[in-house]
Amino acid sequence: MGAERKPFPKNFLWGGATAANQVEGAWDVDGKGPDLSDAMVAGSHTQPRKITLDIDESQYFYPSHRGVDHYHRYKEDIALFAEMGFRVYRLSICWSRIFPKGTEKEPNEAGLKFYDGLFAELKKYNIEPLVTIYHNEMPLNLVTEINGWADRKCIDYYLRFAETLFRRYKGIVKYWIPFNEINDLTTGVGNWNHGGLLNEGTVDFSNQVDDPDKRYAALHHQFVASAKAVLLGKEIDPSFQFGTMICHITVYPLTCSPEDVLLAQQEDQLRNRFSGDVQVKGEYPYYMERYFARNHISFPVEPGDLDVIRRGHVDFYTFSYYMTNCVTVQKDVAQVSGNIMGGAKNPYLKATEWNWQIDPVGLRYTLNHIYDRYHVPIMITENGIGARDTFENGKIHDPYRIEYLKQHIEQMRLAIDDGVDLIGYTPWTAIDVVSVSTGEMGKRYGFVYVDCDDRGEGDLCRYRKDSFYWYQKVIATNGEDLG
Ligand code: BGP
Repeated sequence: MGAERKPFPKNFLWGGATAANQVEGAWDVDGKGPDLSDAMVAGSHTQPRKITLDIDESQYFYPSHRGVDHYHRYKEDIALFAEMGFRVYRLSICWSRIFPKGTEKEPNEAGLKFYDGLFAELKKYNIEPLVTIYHNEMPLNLVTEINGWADRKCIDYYLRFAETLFRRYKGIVKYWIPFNEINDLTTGVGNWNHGGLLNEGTVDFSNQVDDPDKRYAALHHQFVASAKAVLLGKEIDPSFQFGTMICHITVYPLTCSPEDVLLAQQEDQLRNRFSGDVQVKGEYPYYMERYFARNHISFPVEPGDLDVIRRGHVDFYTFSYYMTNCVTVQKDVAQVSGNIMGGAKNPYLKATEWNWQIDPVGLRYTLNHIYDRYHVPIMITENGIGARDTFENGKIHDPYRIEYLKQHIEQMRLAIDDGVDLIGYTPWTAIDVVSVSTGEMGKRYGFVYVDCDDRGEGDLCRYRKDSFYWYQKVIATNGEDLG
C-alpha cells in the first residue's frame, strides 16, 4: 500500500443543509397545517423560547411563520446553491404541509406540488436531494390530540406520510433520513421538538418538564417507525438508501481519572451509540437494558417490534457535529453550552458567542470512532458555526466561518486518509435560517446572507457572503484548495 495521502473521493457529495421549519416560512399557505415549530415564540441565548399551543400572532412573534420565505424563493436559492457547485442538498419535507393534521387519509396535493417544483429545480442543476422525512415538523394537531410520539398511533400516521413521499419521489430521491437527530430524545430537551411531547407544566423550550417513561416510549416508537419506513421504502424502490442521523455529542473525560473516563464512556453510550446501535446494527444494546433498569424507566415494547428493528436497519450513518464537551465527576467546574446539551469546559478549546466549543480535531476522532464501530458509509449532514454577520454595502466578510469550516474539512481529509469511508458533507446551513434553540436570525450559519433580523424585519434579499466564494472554490477543487 502506498503512503500517499488519499484525496476526497471523486464523487464526494459536497453540499449544504436546511430544514423546512427553519427556512420555508409560508406557515399557513396552500393548506399547510401548523406544525410544532410554529408554536415556538422567538427567544435569545438568555431568553427561553415560549411554547404556545394557541398561536397568537397579535401577542407574540413566531419566527418560523415567515422563516426566510424559501417557499416562494426556492428557485433563486437553488440557483445560488448551484452557483456554489453543490452536488447534494439536504432538505426536509414538512409533514404538516402534506398531512395538515397528520390524521388525514389523503395528502394535500398543493403541498406535494411545492416539493415537485423544488425537486425539478434541483434536477435542473444536477443536485442530488438528501431528504429528511422528519425534522421537527410534526403537525401540531398530533401534539394536542395524542401527545405526539408518546402514542403508538403516531407510527401509522408517520408511515402514511413516508409512503406518500416514497411513491411520489421514487426515481427522484435516492437518499432518505427517516428522523433528524433521533438521539435528541435521550435528553429532556428533545421532548418538545423531536418527540412532540408537551408534559404538563412545560412553558418554554429550555426548561421542559420531563417524563423519561414517555420520552423513551416516544423514542422506541420512532425506532419502530424508522425501521418500518426502511422496509416499506425498499419494497417500493430497492435502490433507496436510508441513513441514521445522530446529533453527535462527542464527550471527553475532563481529566484522566478513571472515574471521568468511565463517565465519558457511559455518556457516549447513552447519547450517541444507543441510537446508532439500534438503527445501524438493528438491536437494543445491552448497556441500555441496564440503564433502563437502574433508572426505573419502562415503556411498552410490542411483540414483533425488535424483529422489525433488526430487519429495518439503515444503510449509512449521518451525524451533526458542532462542538464537543467534557464530563467529570468533579463538582463546581466551569460549564459550557452546546447543541442539545452542554458540559464541562475544555481548557484547550475556544467557544463561540453562544458558548459552543470549537473542536476540529474532535471531528477526525469522531469519524474514526463511528467508522470503527459501524463500518458503513458516513455523511456529515450538519456542521457549522453560528455567528453574527455584519452587512456592509452588500458585502459580508465572515473569515470566522471560513476558518471554522476550513479546519473541519482539513480534519475530514485526514480522517479519509485514516481510511474512513466518508461520502458526503452538507454543512449547516446552505442559507441563513432561523435558529432552533434561540429562534434568532442573528445566529447565522449560512453561505448566503438573508436580510432579516430577530424580529422578522428585513426585505429577505439574498447576498453572497465571503464564505460563499470560498466554498465554491473548495467544491471546484474537490477539497484540495482550502484557501
Ligand atoms: C441541530 C438541528 C438543526 C440546527 C442546528 C443548530 O440540532 O438539527 O435544525 O438548527 O442544530 O442549532 P441552532 O439552530 O439552535 O443554533
